[in-house]
Amino acid sequence: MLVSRGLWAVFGLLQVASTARAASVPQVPLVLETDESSVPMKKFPNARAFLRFVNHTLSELEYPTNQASWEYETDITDEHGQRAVEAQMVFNQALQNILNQIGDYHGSNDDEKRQLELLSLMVGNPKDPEDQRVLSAIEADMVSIYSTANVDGLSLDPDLVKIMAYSRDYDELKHAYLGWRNATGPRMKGLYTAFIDLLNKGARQGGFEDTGELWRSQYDMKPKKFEKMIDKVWKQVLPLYRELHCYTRAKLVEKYGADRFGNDGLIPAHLLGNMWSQDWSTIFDILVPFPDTKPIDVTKALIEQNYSAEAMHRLSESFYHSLGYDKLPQSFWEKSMLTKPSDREVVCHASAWDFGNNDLRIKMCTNVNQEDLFTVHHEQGHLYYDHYYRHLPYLYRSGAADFFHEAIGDTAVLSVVVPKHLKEIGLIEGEIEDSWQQTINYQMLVALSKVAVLPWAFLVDKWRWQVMSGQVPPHKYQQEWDSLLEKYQGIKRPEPADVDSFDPGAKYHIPANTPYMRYFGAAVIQFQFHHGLCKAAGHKGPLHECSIYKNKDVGKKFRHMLEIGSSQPWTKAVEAGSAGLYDTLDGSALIKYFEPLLEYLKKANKKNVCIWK
Ligand code: X8Z
Ligand code: ZN
Repeated sequence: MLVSRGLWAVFGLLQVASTARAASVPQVPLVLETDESSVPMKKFPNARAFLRFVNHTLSELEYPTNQASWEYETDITDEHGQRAVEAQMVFNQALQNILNQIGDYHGSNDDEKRQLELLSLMVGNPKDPEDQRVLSAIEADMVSIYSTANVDGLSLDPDLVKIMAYSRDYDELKHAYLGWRNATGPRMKGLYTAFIDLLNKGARQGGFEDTGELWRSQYDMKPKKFEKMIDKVWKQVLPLYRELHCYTRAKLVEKYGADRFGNDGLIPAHLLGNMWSQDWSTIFDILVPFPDTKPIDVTKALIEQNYSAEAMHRLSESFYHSLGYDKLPQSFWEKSMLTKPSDREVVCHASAWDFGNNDLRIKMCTNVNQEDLFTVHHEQGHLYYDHYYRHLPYLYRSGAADFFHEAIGDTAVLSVVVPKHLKEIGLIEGEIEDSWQQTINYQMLVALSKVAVLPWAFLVDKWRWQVMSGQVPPHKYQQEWDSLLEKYQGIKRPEPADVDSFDPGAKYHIPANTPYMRYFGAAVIQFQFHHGLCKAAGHKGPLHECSIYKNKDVGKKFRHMLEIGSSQPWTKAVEAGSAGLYDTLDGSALIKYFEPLLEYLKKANKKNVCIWK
């Protein structure tokens, strides 16, 4: 019998770690009574029986854990926070009991061995329930700080997001950018430091050097090999990013005046149309290569056609349906949260949820614009993966690797953005100009999302891995963060940070503890999938003109990759998803896709000074 101390004690404890704490202090002591005997410690005759028990138990516990988190994230209150922590504890305790026995079983075939291997990687929670409780409580608290923060009464989503996207006023942008960082990071820094210590404690108890090493061990290869692989891919895509960066800086100098820029070649981070400078498509109007060529403006079309959030989700569903995929279950429409409620605090950051038994949901504060339309496809990509591997045992019900999960919807987007397709679905009205200028404009628009994100997606965990290994101690958190922004993105904070600053906390995935290298892998592998699918479709011509819309044969081929979940090493799955064209992560497909733009940028940059080192 485990009787815990109250959550209030946890938060009392945290006051030591955090000088400026979250406003939400749960007041009601929580007593969790986990009866350990509810998870039998009995011996199983063999690995098969053990795995059957594991898959059944974890699968059963998934629903209440998800349900409690869902309630918290769609209605942030202290009580819901406590319940979410409590449910997580129950899951962790069952998992712990299972992991304690894993050494007794060895597996008599490849399938059993793989399941045991995947299970063995589910370590990382500290063994002491009190540590677990503090860990979960800190996470809930940090997510609450992030999700309820505001700048002069303005929320991140939609207020600050809109300012960053549409304001062209230097000082207003700077105020929103710095304001958001001041409203979040300093209140989180102490919590985050304590959080990292506990995470590492768990990782070490699980046999890893630190949490970063545990995270890098999830890819069917040694963690060192994984690092080498992504470093190599980064080098493949860097030349394209550098050209885009130089071009963009020159246009922004024209727009805002040279006196706003230093002579270091960097771009002030707040001028790029996005709170994290990770998606620049909202400043397309400033960067458009050929302004006289009729631009593609999906946002304008959505607004003019009175699209609702639900209509955007239906439109995305119809894309997947055109590939022969099932419609989303009716419960999706009944249980999802597709818009931001006005009567309560919620976690607006978009996410897709698999409750098991085909209970699939999206939680998103959908705004009517192009970026969110693509995010809707992204989230539904997660759900279709969940849907098509739902027949597998629990341990295989995940992506072949985490970056596969992030890439499914983004792959769909590569077909959706094709101008001919946008016209077919009514998001481009009138004729599409068939010219080289039009192609370059269109490639630019896609690159502003899909190339601009690359260094950002690469650096977030470069930072976190160093924090987790202790290489970067708390007093250097901010300094290292700033230097990675400079090194990889070529951007700088509009003003130097002060001692309290903790800008990493201003990005959702840091408080929510979601690994981020998955988005780098996804940003690259989606082009490999697109290449393979277009080959399977018999597409002739440039990759950026290929759309697999309505191609049920190709849809079926891609579905085969979804159906194997994580039952095979990801290198096998990439072959399935790319019609045999690739067997590893490879930046060449992305480069091939953007060939026309790269050529254009190289020429355009001849008149620009590309001085960022
Ligand atoms: O977090 C997300 C999704 C949920 S998995 C909305 N993305 C990253 C981000 O927002 O930073 C998608 C692109 C990158
Ligand atoms: Zn995602």
